[in-house]
Amino acid sequence: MKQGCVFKVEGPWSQVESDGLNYRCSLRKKVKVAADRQTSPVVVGDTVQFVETSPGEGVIEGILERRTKLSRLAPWARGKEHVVVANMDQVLVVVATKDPPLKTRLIDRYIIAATNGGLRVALCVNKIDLVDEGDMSWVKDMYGSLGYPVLFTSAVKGVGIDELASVLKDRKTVLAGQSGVGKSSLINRIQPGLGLRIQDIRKAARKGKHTTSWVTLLGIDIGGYVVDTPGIRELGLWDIGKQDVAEFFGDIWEIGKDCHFSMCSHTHEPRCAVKTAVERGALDKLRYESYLRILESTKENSTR
Ligand SMILES: Nc1nc2c(ncn2[C@@H]2O[C@H](COP(=O)(O)OP(=O)(O)OP(=O)(O)O)[C@@H](O)[C@H]2O)c(=O)[nH]1
Ligand SMILES: [Mg+2]
Ligand SMILES: [Zn+2]
Repeated sequence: MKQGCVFKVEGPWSQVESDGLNYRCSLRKKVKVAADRQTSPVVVGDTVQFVETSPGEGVIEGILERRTKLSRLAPWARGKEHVVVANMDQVLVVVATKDPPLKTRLIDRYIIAATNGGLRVALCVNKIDLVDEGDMSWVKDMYGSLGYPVLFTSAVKGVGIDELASVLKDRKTVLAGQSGVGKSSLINRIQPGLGLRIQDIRKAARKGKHTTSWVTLLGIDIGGYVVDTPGIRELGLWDIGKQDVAEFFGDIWEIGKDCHFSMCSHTHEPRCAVKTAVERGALDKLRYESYLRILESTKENSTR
């Protein structure tokens, strides 16, 4: 039996790297059945055991337990868990200053999904060339104060690429975010010559057009691995109940310790320290609104 790492999954085939060689592997049926609550039994980043059946081909017999995972609720298979990638160290949430516009809502959702899956989070604000950097300082203030590294980059102008490299170096990082924010462009900057397909500027206005269509694991020369993912519009949270949401908002969690009710949801309850903090300006209204929106959506989507 050989052991290797899955770097690409295409339909029934998993591409596995083992001792510097690549194998195209199918899956033993017992492995499929064991994971039927998930959209795919094997995902990029998985460590698998396989037997070589012919040169360069094999059959996966088992998947090792995942150290971490980035999961989302599968919109196309309601209730199932879609594991985007396994065994990464961190998620680099990529947003753009504009085109497409920055949405804190998606950032907050990624923070929850990543934290829940055992991953660290860093934030990359790309396309900084399109605005005054000062207009974006609120992002650094908000997420920096919560403890997440915040980078300002321009893949086109080559701004902030050294800082990005130092965040990626010797780590396994998945780049995630909306379509068109520049994930593939940033990876091309870090590792020139990869030639990842990026969106044609003339087609950039076309909505819903994804340029990257496969999740792919790539080694980078500075050390470490990056995973390029196709952009998504909305991140459905998997395995997050209503009662869990506040835990992932560190600032709200802290303030909430002073609420009158210990199980306060910070929505309708009297003597709520969180609502008071918003009124007094001690808690950013945007943060509170983001909390409320996520709370609302987990009610509908709760998997418990
Ligand atoms: N002005 C500006 N444009 C950028 C920057 N980075 C990327 N772009 C452009 O934005 C468009 C989208 O870039 P991609 O790298 O394809 O975006 P992506 O996030 O990989 O998109 P998907 O693969 O669809 O998820 C391309 O036309 C890029 O040239 C940047 O820093 N500044
Ligand atoms: Mg891409
Ligand atoms: Zn409260």
